[in-house]
Amino acid sequence: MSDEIHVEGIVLRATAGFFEVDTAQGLWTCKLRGRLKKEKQRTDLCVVGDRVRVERADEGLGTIEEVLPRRRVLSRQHPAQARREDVLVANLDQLFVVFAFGDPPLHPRMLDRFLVVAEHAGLDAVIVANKLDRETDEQRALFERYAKLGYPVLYTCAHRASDPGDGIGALRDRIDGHVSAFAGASGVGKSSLLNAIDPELALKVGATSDHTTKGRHTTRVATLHRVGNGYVADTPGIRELGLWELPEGQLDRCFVEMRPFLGQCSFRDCRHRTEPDCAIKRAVEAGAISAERYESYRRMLEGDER
Ligand SMILES: Nc1nc2c(ncn2[C@@H]2O[C@H](COP(=O)(O)OP(=O)(O)OP(=O)(O)O)[C@@H](O)[C@H]2O)c(=O)[nH]1
Ligand SMILES: [Mg+2]
Ligand SMILES: [Zn+2]
Repeated sequence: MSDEIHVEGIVLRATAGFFEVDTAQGLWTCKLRGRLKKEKQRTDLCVVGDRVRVERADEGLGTIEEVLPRRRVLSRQHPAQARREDVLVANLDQLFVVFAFGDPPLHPRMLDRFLVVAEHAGLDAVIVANKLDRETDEQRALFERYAKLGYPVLYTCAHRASDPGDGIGALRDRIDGHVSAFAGASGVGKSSLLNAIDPELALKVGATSDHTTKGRHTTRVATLHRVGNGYVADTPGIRELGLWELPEGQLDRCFVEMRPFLGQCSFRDCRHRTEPDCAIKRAVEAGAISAERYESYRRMLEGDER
């Protein structure tokens, strides 16, 4: 073996200048080569999900020589700087949008926001309806509406894991071979679901009872977990996820059921609000697009956070 070993890997965790990298030779703790820090100023240097080229320094230790080009990113608006992007996870394929029966309350607006984020980022969205043990017909009907739009909906129960019908096996199958992220409000059971798939993860699970309506996040940093034959990011539930960069004119395309009607409005730049002869509004009136989903569209267009 030569004493200069280069290996490719994927960043599982980034904390205070140290990166945990999963390589073919095991888990390495790495630092960034100083040169890299100067090259990239604007966007985050190296984030969870990045594919990197590492040079081995010592047993289990290495230096990140190169961050390979990102295929895509899941980002949010930087908390302090208005025009800055805060990259959360790189190279994702899939976004699991997790909601729960019962508690915390199920907000269709929030569900629609997450779906728009996924569509805009080019991620496959999978809806997870967790806490199946608290199922109500009314909430089931809501999830079914999304299934009709073509989104896969997985019904799961993290508490009944190993029961047939708990949906955990189906979730695991979806995770295999992908890099996925979990989005969803605090308390819906994201960490519980990952623990149900792989108990060795032993993720911290919080109680929802003392959460405020905005939710406190038990999971604070984005971390990529090896789950089965895939990777899963356990990210905090974020309201403003990725939408800040979405130009007004691209919002309609992020609503899958609007796509067949696009290009049929009188005005080429129709925003489907008050414009005359609008194909989208006609489709809403005809019931081809639900009034609820149209309302979500309208609110997002106006930048309404709720
Ligand atoms: N009844 C029921 N409760 C569940 C289920 N899954 C999770 N919970 C409970 O919901 C609460 C929140 O679960 P977590 O896994 O911590 O939720 P989370 O989405 O990771 O929350 P954050 O990390 O704060 O974003 C805990 O009290 C879990 O025990 C389920 O299938 N049924
Ligand atoms: Mg969690
Ligand atoms: Zn229109």
